[in-house]
Amino acid sequence: MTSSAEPTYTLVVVSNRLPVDYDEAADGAVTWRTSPGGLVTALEPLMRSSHGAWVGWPGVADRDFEPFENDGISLVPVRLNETDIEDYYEGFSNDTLWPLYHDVIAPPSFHRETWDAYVRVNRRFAAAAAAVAAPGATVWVHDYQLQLVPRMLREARPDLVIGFFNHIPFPPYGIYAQLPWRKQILHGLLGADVIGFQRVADAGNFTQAVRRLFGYPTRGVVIDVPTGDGPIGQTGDSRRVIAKHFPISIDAASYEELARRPDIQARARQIREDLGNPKTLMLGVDRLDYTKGIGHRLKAFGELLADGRLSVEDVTLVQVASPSRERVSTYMALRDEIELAVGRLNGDFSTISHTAISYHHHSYPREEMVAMYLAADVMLVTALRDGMNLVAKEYVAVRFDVDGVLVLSEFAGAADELKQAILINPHDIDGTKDAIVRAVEMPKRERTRRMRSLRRKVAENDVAAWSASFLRALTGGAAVPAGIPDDLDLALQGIAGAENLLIALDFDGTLAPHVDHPEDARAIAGTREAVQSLLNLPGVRVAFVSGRALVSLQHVAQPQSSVLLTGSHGIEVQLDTPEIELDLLSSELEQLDILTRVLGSISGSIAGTTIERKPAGLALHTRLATEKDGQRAERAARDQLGDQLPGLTVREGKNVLEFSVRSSTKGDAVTKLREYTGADRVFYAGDDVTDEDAFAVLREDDVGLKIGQGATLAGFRVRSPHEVTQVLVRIAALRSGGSPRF
Ligand code: GDG
Repeated sequence: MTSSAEPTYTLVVVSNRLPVDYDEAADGAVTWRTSPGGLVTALEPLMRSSHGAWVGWPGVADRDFEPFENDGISLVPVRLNETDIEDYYEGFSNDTLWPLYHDVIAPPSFHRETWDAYVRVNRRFAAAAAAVAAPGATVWVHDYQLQLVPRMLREARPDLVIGFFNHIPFPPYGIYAQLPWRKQILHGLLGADVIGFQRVADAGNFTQAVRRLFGYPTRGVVIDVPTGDGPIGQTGDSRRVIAKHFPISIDAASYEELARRPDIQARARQIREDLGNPKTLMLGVDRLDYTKGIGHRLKAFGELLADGRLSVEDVTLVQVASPSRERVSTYMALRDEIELAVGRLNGDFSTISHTAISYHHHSYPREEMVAMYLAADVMLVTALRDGMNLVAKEYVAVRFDVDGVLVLSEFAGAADELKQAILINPHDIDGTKDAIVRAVEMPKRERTRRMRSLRRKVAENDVAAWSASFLRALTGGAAVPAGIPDDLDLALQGIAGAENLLIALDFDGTLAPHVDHPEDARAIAGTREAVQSLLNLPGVRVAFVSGRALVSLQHVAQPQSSVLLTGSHGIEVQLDTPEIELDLLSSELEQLDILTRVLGSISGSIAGTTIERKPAGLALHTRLATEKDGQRAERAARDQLGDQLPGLTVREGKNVLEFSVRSSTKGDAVTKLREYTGADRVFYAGDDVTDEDAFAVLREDDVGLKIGQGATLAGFRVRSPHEVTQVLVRIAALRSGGSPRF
């Protein structure tokens, strides 16, 4: 029962399972033990400091539990009965979605009854979360079992900020399209503000499915989801949803800490000894799941023994296959298949003193896992499809001795980051065999070089960094401190060395403080000099990227002649020539006339509202109107134009509503500028929601800087235009070899 919990939590995490295990003594006394996992470790400090609650199933069927506290975290149990577990969890989640999302490695089943259970249980989770979330709270929903929860929550509680993270892959459209409920699931997910995936490709597959099934406009990671009543997409209003990759990780430091413990190192030595001190110990650790490619691994190993390329005298494979989903029939069949293969191989190749495969169908304490990682010379991760694969990252985190070789399937999400592993296609048995031999024979120097680079990757992006970057995208920062933060300074050092560097800057709110009358805006003192110092450097181009009409931008910014300019969100461009490029079709000119008439009459009748002409549209400013009048004017404009010009692009800014007959964004502007300048790295700074389009097209090596508070895709944030000027000076200094710091 959740009814007694108060709606007071400002951060609510929702996942199928609560992060606790249940135990009941003979006398009926109930105890809860925290089940250790990366997600809990990552979110624990945050949950404590931000008054958080965790909503989920406690792992026992048919039992009601009151919300309770465990280890300082408030837990809100959701009841599941036996039928729910069979139909929602084992059925729709694990027998339909799991195989479908893992590229149909096993055939998915499609049953209407299990779908009904999925909807019913998702509704229960959504209701439980809605009941405990404070007004305006952030709710973070996890994984494929709960894809309908974001939409259900938004409908019940439009005040909430909702995030969703998918821990498993999202399949290509050709596969996803098989799902009879494909539209309902997408619609469910699009209830979130930010949808996180493991890999770039997963986010791309999702966005493509949205385009194919709903036709919503998408730009990079941004999807414009129509809002309003009735059938989707009737009113012209839209909500911005971000679908982006946020690769999950582990608590790397805690793994290394365990690995450094003398008792665990002693245990690692003991494991090797017990196995007869083989020259090479190979290890596989997986849930017993058909996605993990355990069969392919055994086949490759068996053939290597049969070919005589490896011998049981020298090499032992330890395979941990943790019990998983044991009531689902595909998993029962898999267990038989794997155990048959292990039995055959051991029968064929083991000797009295040497076992080919040491196979364990158990779960072990984490300490034992770490000892195994330490003991293993070669780690085999041969997944046929895997969202991320944390085992690969754990192995790397444990190897503080900078030794050991990771053989990693390119079909695991981890392969995107862990490029210094030996990457394999597990379907290619010959290739996998060669990779295993290469790993066994790899010289120490190469092992160290590769492991060092792998360790850097895992340390840089640990699970705390992962959750922080997701929540940053979801909620924006709290109060932003003054000055240049250290991580930003580090990133500036990175881009300063680019061959061709593009510095692209929004103007209002970024170089100039916001003012009541747009024509009065001026860059703060020192900006011009800072820009000049960049212009003096070879290989650096500076561009202003503004929503203003270009003539207005020229007027207020008074830019040096070599500054590249784009105005009207990329519609107007001026690149090293006096001409402003722009072309509008005659139909667009006609639309512009209607737009001018409608907004003219609104601003003429509502005090404090003004109109600004733009080359391809008009902006309605409400900064000087009362809040009520401002809202009235914006509503009237949306309603009247929605009727008369349904195809218009509407863009909302701070106290301004912009209508354009041509759709273009600051993201288009940045892309155009990147092409024109041939820049290999881009720095972009901006403060407004329209700058998010520019952040969305930045690449991994670029730097996005958000000014002020609010949700953002930018990786960094500073307080005000003062810091922006400091940042520009700093980039110029770094590039010319000096290093003044503020
Ligand atoms: C899903 C996605 C994604 C395993 N056996 C034992 C044990 N484990 C631990 C491992 C690791 C975890 O379980 C397994 O995580 P994986 O990432 O390898 O795989 P999934 O369970 O399939 O997880 C996956 C993940 O979600 C996170 O987003 O990476 O792609 O499929 O931490 O160490 N731990 C202990 N004893 C065992 O016997 N203590």
